[in-house]
Amino acid sequence: MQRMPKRNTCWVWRGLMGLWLFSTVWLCVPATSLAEERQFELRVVEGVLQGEDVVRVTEGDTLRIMLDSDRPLTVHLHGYDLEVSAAPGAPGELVFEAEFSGRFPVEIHAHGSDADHGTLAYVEVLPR
Ligand SMILES: [Cu+2]
Repeated sequence: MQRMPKRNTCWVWRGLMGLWLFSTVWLCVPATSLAEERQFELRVVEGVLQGEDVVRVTEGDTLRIMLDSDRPLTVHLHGYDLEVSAAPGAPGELVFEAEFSGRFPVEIHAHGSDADHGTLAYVEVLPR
């Protein structure tokens, strides 16, 4: 009668192959697929931002910034050169991909008032 060979080495081999496959797939996942959609609310009362003034994300993330204000205003995100307006009862929304890393000021471009000029917040985009 013929004896069956021991199969222990086969399980070791399969384990190694599984580990290799897992690590290869993991390393091949593009960095952008780890990007998240991040949502922030900038609430402005009488030209003053309420709450945290730094929006911090990682390069590749998609930002959704909601702007709510008790008076009409437009804000400008420098560097990305994007604008969004809001008015009482009509919040604004800005959606964009954080494709450049850096620290970018968000400035108020007021409607007819010199008092509202200035930096409202910063968007910080960390390199991935
Ligand atoms: Cu500006």
